[in-house]
Amino acid sequence: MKSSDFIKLEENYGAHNYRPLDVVIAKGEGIWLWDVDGNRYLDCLSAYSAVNQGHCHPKIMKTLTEQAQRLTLTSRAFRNDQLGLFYKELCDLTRSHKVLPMNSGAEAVETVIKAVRKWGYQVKGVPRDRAEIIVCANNFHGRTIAIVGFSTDEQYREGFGPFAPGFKIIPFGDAGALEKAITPETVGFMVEPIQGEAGVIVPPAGYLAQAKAICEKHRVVFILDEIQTGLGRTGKLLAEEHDNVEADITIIGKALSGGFYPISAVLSNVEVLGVLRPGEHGSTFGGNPLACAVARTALKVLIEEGMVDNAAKMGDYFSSRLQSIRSPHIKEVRGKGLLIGVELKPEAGGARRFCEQLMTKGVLCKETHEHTVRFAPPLIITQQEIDWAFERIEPVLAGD
Ligand code: IF1
Repeated sequence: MKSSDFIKLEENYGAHNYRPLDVVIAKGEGIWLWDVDGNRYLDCLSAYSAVNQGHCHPKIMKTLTEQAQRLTLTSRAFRNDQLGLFYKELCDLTRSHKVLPMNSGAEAVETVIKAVRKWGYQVKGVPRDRAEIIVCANNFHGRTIAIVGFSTDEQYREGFGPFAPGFKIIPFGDAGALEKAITPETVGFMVEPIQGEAGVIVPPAGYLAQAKAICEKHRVVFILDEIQTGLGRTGKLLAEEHDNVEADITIIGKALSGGFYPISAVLSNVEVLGVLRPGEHGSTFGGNPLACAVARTALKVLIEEGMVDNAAKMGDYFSSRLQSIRSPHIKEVRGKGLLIGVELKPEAGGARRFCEQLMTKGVLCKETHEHTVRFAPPLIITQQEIDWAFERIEPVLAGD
């Protein structure tokens, strides 16, 4: 079958909720992807930061196949021999006290909304059904009804109402706005350390620390969505470390499995998760032994193979090379570690055409928010490989 045949099948039988680049990938290894015609590409998206460890990492693959032959799913009706070890290793690594495992990022965010609301009623004493959670403009936390209900992007909301009440939206990066928005009924403040979908927006230095202090003062749970920024992407295990803070609740997903399997987790430092009693929350697949085994190895290789430090070093290198490009199209290069956004001027005609050109040169990346090209390769990328990518990126971004 030709690549156009695969595309036709997708178009004819699939819902059109995406507009992918027309490259049909058949194989991946490390930072490289191959299409069905055998062309090779350097992956600068990492499945939206889910394959930080590189495609088909051999050690994670070994765990996946071995565990799959032993035991995959028990449901939480019974215990399994991977879950407790996964909890302990994850808590030790992230200095957390409790874990609640789910599957997708959005599910983990929903879990946090439930737990924090319940904490508000039971512990903080907020009157029934009055709990309020503060979020930021241009947030991206997933696609469920509750979550898109507090999106400020019309495309994510339009036509999907009615939505759940109980959310208040404030500007991102503005600690003063947070303090003003808090009322006695505020139970949580949820924010991304760097806004990914919004176009890799980095808040002012110290913002997270200020937000955390304000939350503490008003007894509001400080929640960081590190689904995209976590697990090494920004050059630290968690992006909160750049600001020297510890969130009360941290949400991770994506790279928790190195891209092998949907796994997410809610990490809790205060006893917010303690308010959940048996029967109040769960998931058939959440915490299954295959997921736990895969996550344990995915975390292990991230640390043992020095991927977090490499992300910091290679991120600096990649950013400085991108900064050096002289181009009439580029407005700004920004980011942290290997989460880099190149914002183009509106006159450049949108980032999509640059991504399409890069694809023909063997570099795969994706536009975000129309005018920004995001560069987020697997964290195992080397300096020579960045040079290889850069030789192709520079002429495309500088050209017309
Ligand atoms: C799609 C973006 C990335 C996330 C944060 C929660 C979730 C995500 C900070 C939900 C998911 C994704 C999903 C993907 C596109 C993507 C994305 F472009 F929308 F912004 F990564 F940059 N919190 N991000 O970034 O996690 O339920 O998907 O597991 O197509 O929706 P999920």
